[in-house]
Parts: sequence; C-alpha cells; structure tokens
Amino acid sequence: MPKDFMWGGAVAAHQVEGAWQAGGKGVSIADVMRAGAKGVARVVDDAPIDGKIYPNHWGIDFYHTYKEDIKLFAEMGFKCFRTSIAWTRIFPNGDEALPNEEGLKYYDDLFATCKQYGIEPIVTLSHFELPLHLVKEYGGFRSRKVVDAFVKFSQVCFERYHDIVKYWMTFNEINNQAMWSDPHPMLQNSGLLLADDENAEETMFQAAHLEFVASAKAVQLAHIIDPTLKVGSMIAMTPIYPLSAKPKDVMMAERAMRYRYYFGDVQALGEYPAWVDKYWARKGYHVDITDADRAALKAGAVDYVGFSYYNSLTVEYKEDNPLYDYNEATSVVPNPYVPRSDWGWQIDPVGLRYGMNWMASRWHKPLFIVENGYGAYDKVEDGKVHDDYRIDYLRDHVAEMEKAVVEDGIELWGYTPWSGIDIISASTGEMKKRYGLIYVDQDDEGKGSGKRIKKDSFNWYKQVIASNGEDL
Ligand code: BGP
Repeated sequence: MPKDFMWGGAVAAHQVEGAWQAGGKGVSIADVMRAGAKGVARVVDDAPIDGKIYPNHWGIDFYHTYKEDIKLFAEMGFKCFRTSIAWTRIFPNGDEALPNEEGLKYYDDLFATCKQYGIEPIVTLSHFELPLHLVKEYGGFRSRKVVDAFVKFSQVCFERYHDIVKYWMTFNEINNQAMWSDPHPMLQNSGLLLADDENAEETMFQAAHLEFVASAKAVQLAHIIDPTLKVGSMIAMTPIYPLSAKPKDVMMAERAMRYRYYFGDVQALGEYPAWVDKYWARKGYHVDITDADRAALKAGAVDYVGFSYYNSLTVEYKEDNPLYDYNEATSVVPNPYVPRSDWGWQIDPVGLRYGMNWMASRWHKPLFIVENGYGAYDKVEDGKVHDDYRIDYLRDHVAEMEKAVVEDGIELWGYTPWSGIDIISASTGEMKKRYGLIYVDQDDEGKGSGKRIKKDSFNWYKQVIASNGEDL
C-alpha cells in the first residue's frame, strides 16, 4: 500500500468509555437505550433507572484505561486511531452557552496519548451519542436549534483540537436512516422519537436534511478555523445486489442503491440528486429546504468519504411494488451465494471492492475505511483466543481493499477495523458479540476482571501493518 497509508483501529465513545456520568458528562441517548435482543430496536427510557441493563454506562471503562489500551494499539503498530467525542462530555445538555472544561480536558489527554505514540486521531463528532435533552426539548433533528447546537459543538472541538486532530467526520453512518421503518437508526442518527401518527419516512427526510446542513456548516467552519483540517462524511456502505439478472431485479437494486446512498450524494456533491424531488412529489412529502440551506450544502461538501463495510445485501423485485420503492424491511432477500456470521450478516469481501469502486466513480472523493470487522463468540482457552475466523474475514477484506487501490486506482487514506478492542455492540448492547483484536474479560452485564488479552488476530494485524499490507 502507499507508504503513508494509515493502518489503525476504530471505536466509538459510547461503546468503550463507560464513566457515563463522570467529569460533568450529561445523559446521551446511548445512556438510556436498553439493551435489546439481537438487533431488536431499543427504546429510550425517560431516565436511567437502576437495575436496568445499560451497557454504555460501563463500556469497557476506556475512560480510565485508555493509556494502557492505546499502548497496546501502538504495540500493534497503529498509525491512526478512530474514536468519537461524546457530545455530552462537551455540552452535557447540548444547548449550554459554554462547554464543559472537564470534558474537553479528557480528550486533550486522550489525543495527546495517541500522539505520544505517533498515532493520528481520527475523530467522529456525532456517533449515536446525541444529548438526551436535545431529543426531549427540541425533538432531535426535527429542529434547526439542534443544527445550531451541533455547529457550536463542532466549532468548540475544531478550535480546541485542530493542532492535534486533522481528520474529522460529522455524522456516523448517516444513511442508516434509509431503514426509516426501524426506530433504532432513527433515534441513533437523528434523535427522533416518532409519534404514532407521524409519517416516519417524511420525518426521516426532513431530519436527514437538517443533518446535511449541520454537516456542511461544520465543514465550512473547519476550513476557516484551520485549512489543514479534513472533514469527511461517514456512510455505511452495504452494496445491494439484484437476486437475479431479471431486468426488474436489476432495476430494484438500482433504486435501492440510489435511496441508500443519496445521503452520500448530498454530502459529497453538495446537492440533492434529481430523483429526490420527484419522489417527494409523488409521495406528497414536504421537506423544508431554504436557499441558504442549498448554498451551505454546496459550500460545505466533504473533503473525503469515510465509510463502514461489513456485508452486502440482495433485493428482489416484488409485483406489489411496481414503482420499485425501497424499504430495507421489505425489499431485502437472502443472498444464496454467500455465508453468514453468527448474527446473520452476509460475508462478502468482494463487496468491499465493489462498494469502493461504486463510491469512487460516483463521488470522486478520497475514501477511508473507518469500520470493517467480524462480530463473533470468542472463547478464552489457556489464556489465549484463537480467532482464525476473524483473521480470515479481515485478510479476505484487506486483500480486496488492496486490489481496489493497486488495480483499480482508488485513493484510500486508511483502514481502521472495527475494532482494535472488544466493545459494546451498538445494535444489541451485547459484549458477547466480540469484534476486537484484543479480548476484554467482561460479560454482557459488565462483570469480569476487565483484563486485556491479545488475540491471535493481534499478532496477525501487527504483521500486516509492519509489512504495509504485503504480508497477509
Ligand atoms: C456500525 C456502528 C458501530 C458498530 C458497528 C458494529 O453500525 O457504526 O458503532 O456498532 O456497526 O455493529 P454492532 O455493534 O451493532 O454489532
């Protein structure tokens, strides 16, 4: 790979830090989302009540262990480390006049520790961690007040950390909201608690629009504060294939891709694709978009596209959907040609190369793989974790990633697998769905020694980095 290629690993504040009320931190939506069963949408409780399971309250106690954990990342040879800044450490309620100095100080120390080992921090501003107050008081990204709150949060972060943090992303997996019929991503991405009589899809389009505006304003601010900053979008790239060569299956896949990735179009190209207005008109949707919004989107197009890749999906045309309307809940069918993880995620390394080419040719921006990983039931045997299945998954995906760069000519800045260390699952709140190259002795209820154990994949990845991707 290119000599300055940034190999690293990724986490998110709410899935590792714990210390959910330390240092003046406020309550975020992540702190009051009860752990659901596998993939079951979680709901927001009015206030955290003792006795319920809130895995984000403890994370893996990274708030206190980060110095030791980053030392282990450095031992693997990390060039970069992706995490998020917990919005509620900086603005506990989200709408205060002044930031919380104790929260700012924590991230000063975290980023300084990274730099001490020559590790570049890659920072996500909003990673499913909206202040609960912004949800309850303003209805999340229904309100332009939350746009203002996000822009202010971004400005404080850019001004405080611009000397040490050069790579930023605005909204994590903003396009998860394409699954508008699932309350989980609507809450995580936009802080939406939908009323029963609300049209979820129309509300999603409005909230997503205000996030696009917030993101664009943050990009512009970053460039004013420090022209060396790079601000990216963050897209969940899940290529969608037609089940067959039937023209209508192919058309259904085209409609699914354009729907799931219009979020990337707006953030990378600075404007909506033409089909959106036609779609809204046909559906009778009204989305409030001002001329100032459109100007901001154009001026605030992102510098690069960060994205996650785990799996691909497959769709089939259905006679009861003649206009090819896409809804993940009803359009997706199993792909008979690929295996699945224990959580049913389709394993498709070629899909990574396919998705990279699709994005590069559509958006003409540098790419950054900021999540790719394999959640599995790991077990400790004689103090070791033999995770060959994770090595195989990562090796196959890195091999396809390298073809996209070396053979297809795609500009890729880095690769930060999910995750450098075992972490709380965002969709299920489970610890047992382990992603890490480092094992953490802790169960779903947060009990355990917290001991860190290097898995076999730790040493494999160390060699990959040392050989700059030659030795897989
Ligand atoms: C992505 C999120 C990450 C992480 C990852 C793994 O959606 O950006 O925060 O959670 O998925 O998924 P999960 O944790 O649900 O297994």
